[in-house]
Order: sequence, then C-alpha cells, then structure tokens
Amino acid sequence: MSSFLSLCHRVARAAALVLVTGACASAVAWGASPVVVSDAWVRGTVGAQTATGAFMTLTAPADTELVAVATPAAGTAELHEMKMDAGVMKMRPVVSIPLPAGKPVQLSPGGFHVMLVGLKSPLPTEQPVTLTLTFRDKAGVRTTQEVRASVRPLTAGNPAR
Ligand SMILES: [Cu+2]
Repeated sequence: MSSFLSLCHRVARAAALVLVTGACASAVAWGASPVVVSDAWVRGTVGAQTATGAFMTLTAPADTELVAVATPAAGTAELHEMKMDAGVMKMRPVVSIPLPAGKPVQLSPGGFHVMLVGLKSPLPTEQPVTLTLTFRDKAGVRTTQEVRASVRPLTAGNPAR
C-alpha cells in the first residue's frame, strides 16, 4: 500500500494537480472517501519574511476535521482563524478546522487559514509548495493527503472566482 501511495504522489507531482492526489487516495481505500481539496495556494513572500498563509477549499464526504498541516517549506504550519475581537480583526491558533459533510469549507485570508511559520527561504511564484494535510474523522481515524499548492504573488487577496 505504501509503495502504491508513493507512486500516486509521484504521479500527483508530475501532473501538478491537486485533485489527482485525491483520486489516488480513494484508490488506496482508506475505508473512507478522501476530502476533496481544490484551489490550494500559498501567498508568495519577499525578502526576510518568515511567515505566510496557505489557502484552499476543502469538501469532506463525511464529518471530518483538519487537524494538522506539514510542509517541507516551513518549520511549522499552524491552523489559524481570523475573528473580530472588540472591533479588531485578530488571528488566533485553533486546534482543528471542522469540515461538515458535503459542505465546501473555504480557507481564505479573512477566515480559517493555514499559517506557515519559520519559512526556510522566500517563496517564489514559479515553485509550488507541497502541503501534507492530516484529517481526523468522527471515529478518530487519521488520514493524510498531500497537495501541491501554487504560489501566488504577495499582493493576492481572495481568489476572484
Ligand atoms: Cu494566521
């Protein structure tokens, strides 16, 4: 199973398509369908900047939570939420991001997002970033999915779609 999975990941890398990873994961038969990840992107950085955000849309087939993210591009990846606090937008870490069954959940600059902290080098726009997402289902079973996120210019806001 692990060799099949690594083959999947190689195919996904070659195709540079987020959805290919999802298709492979379902072929591996985790016991549950994978979460559909679409439009994954990371905000590019310049100079000495050591943190940035990662964004995507996640649709889980059954009630699931996003509980962790890892990437070779940064020391740690935290799950964050933007919230109004006494009239000021503030960012705070959250333990998990709930993904209700069948409902697309958007990780965006103004809401839930992934914060890449301790970047090892600036992120140029031509080089995609690999993110490993860890999900936990209602039974507590953890699964991981690898996605390739494109890097958009520093000035990119919410995707205009
Ligand atoms: Cu943040």
